[in-house]
Amino acid sequence: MSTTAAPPQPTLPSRPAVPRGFAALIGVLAVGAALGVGHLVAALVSPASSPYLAVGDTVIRFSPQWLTEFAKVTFGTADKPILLAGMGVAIAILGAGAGIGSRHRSTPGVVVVTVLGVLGFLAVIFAPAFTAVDLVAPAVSLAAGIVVFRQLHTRALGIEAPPSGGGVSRRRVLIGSSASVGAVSLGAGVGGVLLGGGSGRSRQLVTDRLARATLAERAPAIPAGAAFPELGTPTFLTPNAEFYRVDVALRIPTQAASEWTMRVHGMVGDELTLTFDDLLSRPLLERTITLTCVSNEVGGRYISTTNFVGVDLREILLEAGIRPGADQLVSTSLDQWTAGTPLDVIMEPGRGALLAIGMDGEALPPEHGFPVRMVVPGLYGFVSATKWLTDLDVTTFDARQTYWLQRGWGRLAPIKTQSRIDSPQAFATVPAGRVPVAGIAWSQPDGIGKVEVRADGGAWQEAELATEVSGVTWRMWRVGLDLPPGSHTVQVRATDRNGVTQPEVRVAPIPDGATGWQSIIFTAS
Ligand SMILES: Nc1nc2c(c(=O)[nH]1)N[C@H]1C(S)=C(S)[C@@H](COP(=O)(O)O)O[C@H]1N2
Ligand SMILES: [Mo]
Repeated sequence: MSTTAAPPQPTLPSRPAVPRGFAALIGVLAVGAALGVGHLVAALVSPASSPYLAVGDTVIRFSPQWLTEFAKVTFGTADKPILLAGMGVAIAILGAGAGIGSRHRSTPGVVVVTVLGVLGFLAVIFAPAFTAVDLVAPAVSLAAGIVVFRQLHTRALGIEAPPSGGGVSRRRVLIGSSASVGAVSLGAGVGGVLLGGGSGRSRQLVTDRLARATLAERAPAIPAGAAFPELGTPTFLTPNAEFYRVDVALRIPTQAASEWTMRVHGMVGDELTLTFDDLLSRPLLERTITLTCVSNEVGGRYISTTNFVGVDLREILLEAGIRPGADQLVSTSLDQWTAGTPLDVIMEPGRGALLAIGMDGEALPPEHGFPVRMVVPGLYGFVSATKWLTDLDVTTFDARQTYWLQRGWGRLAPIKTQSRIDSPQAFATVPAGRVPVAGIAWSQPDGIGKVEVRADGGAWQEAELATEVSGVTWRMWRVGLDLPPGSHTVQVRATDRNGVTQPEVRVAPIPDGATGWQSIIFTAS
């Protein structure tokens, strides 16, 4: 016998594998469960410890300056939601990849989920003001991710070529459990977000107390001629909901007013510790102040005006007693952001620096610094307007570098004289003839002397100024320009009360504020 029949090839029992779509879904659900559950547990235990937000905060803290600037300029106030959404998408993609990499064995997926979980842990541990309870949320988050991944993986392994032919019903079970996991994770995440804004009751109490309080000083009523909203300028006072917001906080620090204390220390004669009731027992002052951000571009929107209510910051520092040599007040927020303010500006008798507790007739809104913030008229917010204030250190510029200084921004940051055209809007079409042009100008603390406007490089025409409220607030202006049909370029420039005109040369906001004349193009027809 020279030939033998080839022995039948043994058919290898095919290794069970999770179908590709399910594999990806399982990965996404596992990371989703980790994020949602982690966020909810954090809201219940210690809001600072949400792994998702802690990672986002870390990204912000370590972003290079050009990137944060790009984000602010490109996305404005939407920069934080966009960062969070971007992180969500990236994590979902990682989850899907981890799932697909685990079609046979769950190990690769478990490894990816664990690595993500460890990142969450590290972000929480190295966040400012870390305490041991902060470990609970990332721990539960990591456990949720692993358990969900392994459970769903085991179920999904069984659905292809099942020995008993029960594929369809197993598939149903898997879809059912996936849907429940998805719903629970989403619910947990949303619950965490809702619970996160936890200062509601305390704010209401403060608003009530402010309503009953007798103010030692009331801001003068705003005269009718102080703004031209009918021509397109903002209203003189900005409603809280429209007040611009700039900060680096992904999660708004929450603290009840009753828990608030602030230490005034450093180069002082007598250290002070103040409670919220201490503030309420001092003379309460109401002041109309225009706040603006150093990042405001020429023509930008980061400027608003409100009636702040608070106590005199200068008086508090006088009580503490500033020792010779001190030149900087470092203010720290609950989330460990810092600002450095020149002490000589705060101590100018007429300057009006406040520890503010109220704004626009109510307690400070959470996003504007509840329960207490600093406001110093005439200085950009990044060197003066610390929200969620918790500590004042009297020191020197040589001894301490604050948040934005460490990132290349300026040290002394007086607000620069600026002007903005609100109407017509750029690229609008308006009727030819006498075209009303209106806008705002500001030059704190001395105020605006004149505003001039010109069309198409022609002669400057002086605008009519609105009734002045004070030197530390914006000033509206209006003028009528005679314009024939066609495209026109209109420019504006302001001159301060001392006769100094804002420079024409354009400089970028960094390090200490933009300069340049705004110029807009529109069509008359
Ligand atoms: N805690 C904290 N306070 C902060 C900031 C911040 O990032 N964190 N940003 C400052 C900046 S740059 C500005 S312009 C003002 C803006 O205040 P607003 O958001 O109430 O308008 O807040 C200041 N206070
Ligand atoms: Mo700012």
